[in-house]
Amino acid sequence: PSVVPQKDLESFQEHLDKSTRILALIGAGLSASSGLPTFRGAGGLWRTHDATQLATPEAFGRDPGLVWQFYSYRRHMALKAKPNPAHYALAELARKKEDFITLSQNVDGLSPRAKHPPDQLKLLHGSLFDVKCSDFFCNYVESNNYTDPIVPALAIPTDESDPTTTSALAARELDISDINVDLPELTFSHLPRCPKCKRGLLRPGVVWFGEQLPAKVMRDIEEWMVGGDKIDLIMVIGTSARVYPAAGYVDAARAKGARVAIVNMDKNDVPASGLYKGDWFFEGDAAQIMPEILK
Ligand code: BJW
Repeated sequence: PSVVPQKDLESFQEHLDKSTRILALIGAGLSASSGLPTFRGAGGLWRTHDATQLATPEAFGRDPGLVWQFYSYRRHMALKAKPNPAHYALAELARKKEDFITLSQNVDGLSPRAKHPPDQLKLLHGSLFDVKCSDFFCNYVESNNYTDPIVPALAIPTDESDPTTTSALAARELDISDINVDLPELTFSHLPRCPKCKRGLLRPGVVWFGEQLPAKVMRDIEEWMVGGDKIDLIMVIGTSARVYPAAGYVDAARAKGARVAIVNMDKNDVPASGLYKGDWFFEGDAAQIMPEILK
């Protein structure tokens, strides 16, 4: 059954049909129905840690073992997850509308795996599957590293006492996001090291708080923004739109005439809905709504 009011659906689709210059700003809520937790609200805690507190250079400096356990777990979960109908719907829109780009805050690789045309997908916050050297003086970067676990010490522990376990059947993986599951303390010697400088620890190629977004991505978006007189539409999907500069693109698009469509599970969680008075607000699961409104 449809979750979208017919009147809103019609007026949105009428505008979408006429639109050529279109943006989508996507966030963790887009991947929620693929089983990946969001950052804020329910699911925003990893063990006892606030997920946004682990996503900082300071946390990595203090306890790289803990931060790697968090990211190794998320790499593992993202590899097990599958793109959902919202990822596919955006990929299809990109094939239909050549002047449409998706600005993704997600690092889970699900949009690329849904075959979103890569030149129309801008990864604002990097990728879980990029790794780079954490040493300030080393520039080592590696893309598409899907090794899981990236080093043996980061393997997800299994339940050795599980009676169903036989040599033929893999032991049940423990859920290390659960505080009741013991985690080993990992130090420098257990963690992935830079193959180039042989000195630094490798770290996930994601953008942490206080770090700059990838320069080429920012440049591409800037060029796209100034590449036309106006923008027709921005869709703000599954994001609390609180993290900058990403959230600022809603403002920038609005300033160039864009109408704003918000897709979110929670009407009260998006500052954009109050601040920018979204022209459409589609409340519910993005995985259900996106294929419906982009049909
Ligand atoms: C559903 C759903 C379903 C659930 N269907 N919906 C201006 C003002 C104030 C502060 C700043 C500013 N400019 C910069 C700052 C500082 C800072 C910042 O923004 N702070 C704010 C929090 C106040 N920004 C930065 O530090 C950025 N860097 C920077 O500005 O550098 C400048 C610089 C210049 C020169 C030198 C050096 C630096 C970097 C920000 C990087 C953010 N990184 C993270 C971690 C990435 C790695 C990782 O994944 O671990 O990115 S933080 C985290 O938040 C992650 C996300 O991409 C990002 C956004 O979160 P998102 O996706 O919106 O998730 P949630 O959980 O917040 O929301 C989910 C939504 O979905 C909710 O609304 C739900 O209701 C909804 N939902 N299920 C539909 N099924």
